[in-house]
Amino acid sequence: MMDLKAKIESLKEEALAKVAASENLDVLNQVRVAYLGKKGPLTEVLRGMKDLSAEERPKVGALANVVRDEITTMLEEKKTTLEMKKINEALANEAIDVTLPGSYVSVGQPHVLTQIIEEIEDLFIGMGYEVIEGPEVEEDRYNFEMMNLPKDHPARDMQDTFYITEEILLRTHTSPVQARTMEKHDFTKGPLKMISPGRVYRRDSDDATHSHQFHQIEGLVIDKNITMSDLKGTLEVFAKQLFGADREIRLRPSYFPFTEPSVEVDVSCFKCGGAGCNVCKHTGWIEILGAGVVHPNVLEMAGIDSSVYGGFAFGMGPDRVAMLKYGIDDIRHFYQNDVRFLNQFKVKE
Ligand code: FA5
Repeated sequence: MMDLKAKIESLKEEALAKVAASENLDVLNQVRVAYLGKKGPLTEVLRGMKDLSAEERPKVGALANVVRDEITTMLEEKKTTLEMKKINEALANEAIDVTLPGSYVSVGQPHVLTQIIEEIEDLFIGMGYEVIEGPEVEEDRYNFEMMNLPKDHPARDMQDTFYITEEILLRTHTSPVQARTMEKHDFTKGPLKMISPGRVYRRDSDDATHSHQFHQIEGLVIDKNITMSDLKGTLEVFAKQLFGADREIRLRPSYFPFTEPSVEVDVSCFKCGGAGCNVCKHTGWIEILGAGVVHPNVLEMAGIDSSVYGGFAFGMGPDRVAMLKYGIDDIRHFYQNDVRFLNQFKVKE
């Protein structure tokens, strides 16, 4: 019997020493299983109690329970200590040093042409226009015929065309969106006021001011009693907003098959103010767009009664507008994707 008590005591010392020496939760768990588990030495000792006298058995049993409780308490305390240690280590490892310098993230921005187009869109939206887009692969019917340019019309040569089939082409201007929109417009719901930005294509040889793929912004207003002075007033607002409040515009007679009369619109030179310089080729004026009063044939072909309705249209090249606004000397810069060029045009805060 003394043997058994001594064995329990020595098991206790052994277990407590191992608990104290455990360096992490895994090792601690192994100690718990080894000493308190069903196959552990303490259980083994208790099994030997059947050989004890009835008088001794409860004393040894009580001692065994006390020892088991002591080991359990030690295990719990050690577990709490090790858990705290683990949390503290994790906190120390994951700590963020807010005084370290941050790493630079390069943020993209809209292309300079997108910026110009959006600026022009915002301006016209503010005057009640709707933005409408059309397809770049277009039917001959919309690009030419409905714009009063039948198949054999000599003015088709003004816009050298990429044909896909005889009837399908890459649009040479944004004017086909006029026809598509007029065809669908319901005038009982009010006048038609739209702008249409997008890419257009021409078989032009690329040089400093020409690209085979460039952008246009079409404008169209159809209502009763629209006159040339509405066109002039609208374009004046546009020019002053984009190029500065002291800019003026002038209208020169021109020719487009889809407008009559037709005009070319110049803005007074933003660099020299009209005195003459290299930007305006010493004329004091810079051409920015073509425009005119919508031809009755164009209205009729889109199903609009030209004796009741009329309107104006204009088509501008935002590539050229951006070149003028920012003093860019070559249109090809827009399409070469050189970030050193593009990064100069920071989005307004
Ligand atoms: C037209 O394309 C007409 N559809 C514009 C129009 C619409 C007139 C509605 C009347 C009523 P034009 O071919 O002139 O017109 O082109 C208009 C603008 O596109 C030009 O003023 C110019 O800014 C730009 N542009 C023309 N060709 C090129 C090119 N190869 N590269 C860059 N911009 C060009």
